[in-house]
Amino acid sequence: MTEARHRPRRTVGDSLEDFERDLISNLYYQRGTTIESASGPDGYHTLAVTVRDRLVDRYARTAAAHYAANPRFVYYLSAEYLLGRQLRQNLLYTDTERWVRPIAEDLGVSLEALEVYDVEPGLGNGGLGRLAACLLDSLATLDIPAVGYGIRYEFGIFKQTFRDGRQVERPDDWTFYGNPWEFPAPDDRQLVGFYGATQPDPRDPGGLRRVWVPGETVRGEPRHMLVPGYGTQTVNIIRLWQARASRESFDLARFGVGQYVEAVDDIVRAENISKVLYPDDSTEPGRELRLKQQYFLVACSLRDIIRRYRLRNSGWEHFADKVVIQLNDTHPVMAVTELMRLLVDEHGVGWDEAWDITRRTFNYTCHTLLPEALETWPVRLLERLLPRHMEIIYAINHFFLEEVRAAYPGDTDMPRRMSIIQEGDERRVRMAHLAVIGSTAVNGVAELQTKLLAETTLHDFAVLWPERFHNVTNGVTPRRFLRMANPRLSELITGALGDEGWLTDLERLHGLGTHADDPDFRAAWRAVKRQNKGDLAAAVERATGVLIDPDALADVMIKRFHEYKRQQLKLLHVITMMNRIRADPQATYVPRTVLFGGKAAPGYLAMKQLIELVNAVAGVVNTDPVLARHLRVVFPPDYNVTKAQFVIPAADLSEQISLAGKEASGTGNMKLALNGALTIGTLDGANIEIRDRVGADNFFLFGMDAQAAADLRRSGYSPRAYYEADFELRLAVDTIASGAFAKGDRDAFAPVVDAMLHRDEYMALADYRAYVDCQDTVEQAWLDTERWTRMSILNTARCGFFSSDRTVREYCERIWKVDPVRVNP
Ligand code: GFP
Repeated sequence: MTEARHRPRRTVGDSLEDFERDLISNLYYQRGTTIESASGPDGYHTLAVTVRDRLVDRYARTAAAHYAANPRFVYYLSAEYLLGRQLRQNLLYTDTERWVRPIAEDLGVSLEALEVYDVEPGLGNGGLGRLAACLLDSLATLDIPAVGYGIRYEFGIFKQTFRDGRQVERPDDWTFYGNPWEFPAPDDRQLVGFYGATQPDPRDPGGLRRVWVPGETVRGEPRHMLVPGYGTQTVNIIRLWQARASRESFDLARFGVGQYVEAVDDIVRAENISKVLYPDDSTEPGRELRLKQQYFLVACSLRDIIRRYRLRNSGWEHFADKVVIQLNDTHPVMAVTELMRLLVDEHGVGWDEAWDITRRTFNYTCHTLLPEALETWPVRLLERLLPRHMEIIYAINHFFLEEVRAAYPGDTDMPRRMSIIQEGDERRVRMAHLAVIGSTAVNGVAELQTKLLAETTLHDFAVLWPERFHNVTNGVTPRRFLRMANPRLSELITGALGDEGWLTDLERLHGLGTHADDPDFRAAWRAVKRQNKGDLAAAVERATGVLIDPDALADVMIKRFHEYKRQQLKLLHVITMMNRIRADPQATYVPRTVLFGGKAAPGYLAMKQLIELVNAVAGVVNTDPVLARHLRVVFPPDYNVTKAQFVIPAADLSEQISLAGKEASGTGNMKLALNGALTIGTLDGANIEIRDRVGADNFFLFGMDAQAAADLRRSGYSPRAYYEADFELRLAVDTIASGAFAKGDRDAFAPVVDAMLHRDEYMALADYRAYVDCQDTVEQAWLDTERWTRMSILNTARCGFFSSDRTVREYCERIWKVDPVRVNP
């Protein structure tokens, strides 16, 4: 590769005229159409490509700067990315919106109309996937050389619709209109093996080096999307792999004799690997497909990382100095064994040296406290699908357990507890153990979770290797979740602070603190919130047909449906409000809109039933003239990043009510507080750190802390006792049981009632009274408008810490040890 090849030339101009010329040219030459006959998708594509080309220009300069500097790169491996819509982001990051508006107006189209075709890539499930996207945004913004690797699922997370209130999942064909933001890179395809058998390697008789002869081979084809930094020239990439059949897979002979379906069997099987996000793992084939996906991701990505390393370096001794790989949860942890296999088997590096390189290369982020969320794979399945990797796992485990026995002589329980292999009827591989053993650093995502990880889930490891454990509290990008989602508030903030510097230095929001005491500023703050609520009301009406009052308290619970997050507790509160109004319809009440948003995993029946109940409660409340005067319950379907950007700026109250000790961090809590919503929450995850910063006076705290919850469980928790002791709670549960939300059918929601009274795994009933009382305190505060506004401003002012820029800086300094590389304009 010559130097000249790495001297990029500018290809796009940076004036309004250039932009307009490029638009027309792209419409003609990319879409092959004219202004007169262009359709909506034509318009969107043309605009997207024109904006994208400005980023390509920066990307070329970034690549050149990286090539010259040969820096240490961060490689982020994640099964999920929830990137959100791209068009607005890239208009903002290229500062071209100011041109697009007048041009579009001239042509008689609106940006909003074109945006309909900007379908968000739903390549993730929840917090972990959105965190990955926020970190990539901050990495680029901080000029850190980085690449994100993931899977280009053909169908992203399902589209949620409601039929008779029930969640119905539909495929998300997110590339239906094409994806103008990605570039295929077929030359960088990789071959990935599965199944087969291993043999001794004649080059290493009796040694640890072996040969794997796979029984099936699949092609991984990458496409990359550009990840621009804000206020800088850096554009990094995210590389997503798509599974393709290897070339020989089409069976021409079979096709020739009319066996059309059989002829494409292998093609279908190969392409299934990147078909959907998290295939249902309740069946054996489903589990196998998930594991195949995981290996596919790491096998393609590691080969690509090695290819990139070798473009700039030779030998292996510098590998771990130039490459740092972050494992986002356990899904990509097979990378540890794959790198060992590549080094030992394919490149002839000795085992000890390979292990040293591997361990220095990897770090692992753990996003959970739920033991059931830590993946394990049956040994039997691994032996069949990845026979060589299973051998490598045994070898890693063997050397590791020697170390454990040396550290704890005579202790026979310790090796059993710490082993990568979990013994039992079905022997399983504990991916989290493999991750910790194969990494330099292990981190939790909020202080409490990191502490609890070290005390419980990963306790033995934290004792053996305390230096490996770190906390890096999550953060969110203020660009997407404040500037883009809430332009009105952003303008007000910029006006108050003097400039937009806060967008890349979020602690500067502290400067708003003094304005909290200025009545004019408070009025302006309220006006923004009121306008945002007006927009939300219109959107909710379009989506659900329900009218909501923009002046009512907007109480939002937006997150995946999971028992530990306790949507059931929120619902009990809603039913309690309902019962109070019914008991005394003449009293005055604080008008409230309760908005739910979130999906339940397709196989999670308990949560699907809760969704149905939420919709049923909404149906009753919204159509009862007495209730609807004070209360509305809305549940717009298909909550995603796009919808989050709409709801968050309009929220007054943020529900963060998980059972303490269960939510690792949360990031919705940060986004909402940053937009001036007040939190009602437990001492869980990052709520604790939010409360520490915004001040106890500006946070509605209730319920048990993690210690109290653990104590209660240990002492024998009986939900029924709480039910019997509390009149309002009993009434709320009985209202469900009476069939009031199912036209009198007492059986319809019996399983929900049964779960509450007899199991209540996450102790919602134990926290009910504290929660409902705390909601009364919320209403008192709401009635004092000036005080509420002050609290709201202080929440925003004091949440600067929760920028993902801070998160990334901490990773860079403490874990990745990487430096920025500046890209010249
Ligand atoms: C997980 C945890 C959250 C945490 C995110 C990001 O979210 O508490 O905030 O990861 O670290 F549960 P999910 O992917 O499970 O939604």
